[in-house]
Amino acid sequence: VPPAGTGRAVTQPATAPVSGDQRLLESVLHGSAETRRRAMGKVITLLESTRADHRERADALLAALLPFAEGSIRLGISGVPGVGKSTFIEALGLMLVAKGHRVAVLAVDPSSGVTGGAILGDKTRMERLSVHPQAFIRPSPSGGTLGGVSEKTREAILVCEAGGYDVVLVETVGTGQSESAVAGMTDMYCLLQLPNAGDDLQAIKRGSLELADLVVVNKADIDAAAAGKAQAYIGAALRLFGAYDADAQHRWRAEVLQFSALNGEGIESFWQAVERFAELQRSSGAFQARRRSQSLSWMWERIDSRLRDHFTGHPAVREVLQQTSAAVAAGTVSASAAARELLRRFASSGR
Ligand SMILES: Nc1nc2c(ncn2[C@@H]2O[C@H](COP(=O)(O)OP(=O)(O)OP(=O)(O)O)[C@@H](O)[C@H]2O)c(=O)[nH]1
Ligand SMILES: [Mg+2]
Repeated sequence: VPPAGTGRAVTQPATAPVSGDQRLLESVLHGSAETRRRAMGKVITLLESTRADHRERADALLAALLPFAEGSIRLGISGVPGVGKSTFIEALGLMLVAKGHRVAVLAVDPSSGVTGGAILGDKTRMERLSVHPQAFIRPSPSGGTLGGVSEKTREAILVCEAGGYDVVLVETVGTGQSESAVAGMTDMYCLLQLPNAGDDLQAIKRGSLELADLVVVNKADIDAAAAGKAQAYIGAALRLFGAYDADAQHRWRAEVLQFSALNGEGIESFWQAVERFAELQRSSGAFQARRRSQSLSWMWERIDSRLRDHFTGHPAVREVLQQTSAAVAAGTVSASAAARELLRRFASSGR
């Protein structure tokens, strides 16, 4: 969310929401729990739609909701299948609603289109949270590329925040690309690990560890000794990354916690860490800076993607694209010469 007053005029579309959508807007902002959740669901369905008229309505709704999407914390929750993400989110979510928070759970799962099931499609481990009036759970949009799925999720975050959901949890499976997508749309990125890291160094992918603001060694109840070993090992690895950071003093340094999602052990220290993180980041300005740079890279990501679609769909480009690609792959034409020629075709020929 950009800070109030900046750039809002730019994002304002020519049309205000149509009258039926005004009611939808009212319900998201001021509806009772049930009405609000239903309205949020409808807005998110509109923005997930591929129909142009839906997209237009969704843009108008988003622009109207944006000023109200403030004061939240966005947490990314990631980890390999079976690590306990759903169990963790259920436990954390229930604790937070009991404290009076409103909790939204969204997912980024680019594989859901292929396998037919979204991460949150299986709600069995969030049984109690999913029916709680202060919770809103939305499965990953099905189908599409990772870019498409994460665009929808980013927009859904704004809808949840406008609906007054002050804690937004974004879940993803531990595959490199979706992990960085989620780290790129959240304020704090939490990585769940199994307590076997001490024995099996392969279990920790360096890439995902570097993204993490907080590492949670889950299932500590199974083997306390292993969990302790994992905590020490991961802690050492994190300090090693941090050692290269010149101004680390004033910054948050990633921490490792032991946890048991099954019996809720460690949940208070987890939330305390989140609060310490948010306080430190807000007072240093890092919180706002991260959101600003996320918004800007989001904008450029969308521009790049649309330009690329436009480019590959251009008749003069399409005419030679396949053959040029083959020539580059075969090494008979240099990549840069091919790019220049394709761009020349794109720029010079009429639409
Ligand atoms: N002993 C123990 N079991 C746990 C813990 N957390 C989760 N489990 C169990 O681990 C299994 C997988 O948990 P899930 O919460 O479904 O894991 P997930 O990461 O959401 O899995 P995917 O959705 O498949 O990616 C379930 O049988 C849970 O009951 C824990 O802290 N301790
Ligand atoms: Mg799950």
